[in-house]
Amino acid sequence: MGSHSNDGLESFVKIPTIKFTKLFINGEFVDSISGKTFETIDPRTGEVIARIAEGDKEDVDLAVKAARHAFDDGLWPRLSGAERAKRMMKFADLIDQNVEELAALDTIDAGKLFSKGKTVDIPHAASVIRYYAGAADKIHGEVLKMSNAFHAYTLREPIGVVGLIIPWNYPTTLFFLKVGPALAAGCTMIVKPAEQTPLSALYYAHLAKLAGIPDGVLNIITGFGATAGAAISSHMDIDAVNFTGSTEVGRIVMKAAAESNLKVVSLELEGKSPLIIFDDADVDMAAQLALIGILHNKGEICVASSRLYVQEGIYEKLVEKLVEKAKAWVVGDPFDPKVQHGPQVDKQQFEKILTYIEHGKKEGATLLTGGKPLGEKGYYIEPTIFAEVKEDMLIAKDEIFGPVLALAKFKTIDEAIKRANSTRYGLAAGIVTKDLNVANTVSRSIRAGTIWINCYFAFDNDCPIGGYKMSGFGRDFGLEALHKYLQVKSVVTPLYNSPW
Ligand code: TXE
Repeated sequence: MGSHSNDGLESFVKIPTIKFTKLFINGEFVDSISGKTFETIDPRTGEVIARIAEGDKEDVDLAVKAARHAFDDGLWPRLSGAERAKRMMKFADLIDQNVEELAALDTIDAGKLFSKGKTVDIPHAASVIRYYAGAADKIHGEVLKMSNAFHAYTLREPIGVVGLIIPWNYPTTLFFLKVGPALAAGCTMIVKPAEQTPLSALYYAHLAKLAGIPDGVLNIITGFGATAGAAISSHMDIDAVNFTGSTEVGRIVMKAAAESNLKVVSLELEGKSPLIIFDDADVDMAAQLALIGILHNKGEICVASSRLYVQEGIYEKLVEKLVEKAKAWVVGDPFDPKVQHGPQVDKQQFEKILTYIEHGKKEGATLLTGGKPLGEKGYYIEPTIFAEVKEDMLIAKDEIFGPVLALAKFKTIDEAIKRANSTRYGLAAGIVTKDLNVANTVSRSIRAGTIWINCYFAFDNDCPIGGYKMSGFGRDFGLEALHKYLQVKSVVTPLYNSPW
């Protein structure tokens, strides 16, 4: 494991001045009604970056009023798809023009790698907007053949005012995976970024205004889940809520939606995804996939392959290679271009992960590497691998959301399928084999929203991602996601001389 030091790292990059700290309602940055603020913390050091306006129910009410007006009487849903697309394209260009600053904001707020932010996450956000902009003028219904007595067709209309509740692990990507299709559909919205990572969302509000997105279309309420988040999911005038976060809060959001106005809900929740490596796999390639599958974004990714099943014939060689790679993995300041893995997002997540590591030790799993925090300050944790993990252990059952891998050996294909499915979650799964029949059989048998064969984290704007079972429902990415922001209206007229 590479060493970690914070000394002199600011020299790698210019830390941005924080320009936006207020709520964004009806096209203006405003203080919260209560005047309250909260701290956002740099996980590299545990120090305060800035104080951010703390929105609550009254602020959500104002934002909903603005969004409602922008939807019911405003321009956005009434513009042609092509005109919406034009402004979205401009929004994407503005993101491209501010890549460094935006990447740095997510690095200081979420501990994400600056180099990845600059080259992958932020440019990808721009590409997500362009993808959905490309769809904005292709939203249409169908002509139906009802019977000879009627002419009937469907219209796809924007669903209305949407509430978008976002977590901290991908502050930029998840923002645009929701805002992109919502804008294309012609919806207006209230976004609540996670309290840990409000900085980039506020910056995006500023860019949206510059791009010509009308006032009231995109509103941002920074604040906490139990107050601002709850006010969104229980609001009587929000038509749909789209949530990414923990399964526990997903349940609360759904309940609040049911108990208020039965708003449409979509949930992208936790996962405990299996990666299955068969005997015929290439050892080096499979070990690399297993490593990236758990360590990418420091394990803070819902589709992480946090359970690894390795067939007995390749087990020894694979595990040796994997541990060797994990030990060489460089953990440290995310601004350092040599670093592969920064700090966990906050103290709470840091402590949660360390508690699970202690459970793993107590439950009798074998610790092969890692298992400890790193450094004097900040929330760094060593890449950690447990072997001989059984399905009834907590480290095999719960989403840890950190760099902790649960590894086990299997004999047969049937055993692999059974063990892979022995989870309450179903976000993703990976299969490594050269045998097409095995790959096809296993991919059909696993109950998960995405199956990656001989690859992992192979995302594409066109390829939907989402959950089976308690990982939620509804899809992000692709045209599937656009449909979450649309509803279908059937229009029926009698034909001339029909009995009607
Ligand atoms: O999530 P929360 P937390 C998982 C992961 C992590 C665990 C806890 O296992 O360790 O959840 O993280 C808002 N009504 N994931 O506590 O609380 C909150 O303000 C409405 C997986 O941070 O679910 C934030 O904006 N909203 C996940 C968002 O919900 C509420 C990503 C997520 O926070 C609310 C993040 C309420 N009552 C965590 N309470 C993934 N699927 O990628 C909180 N929120």
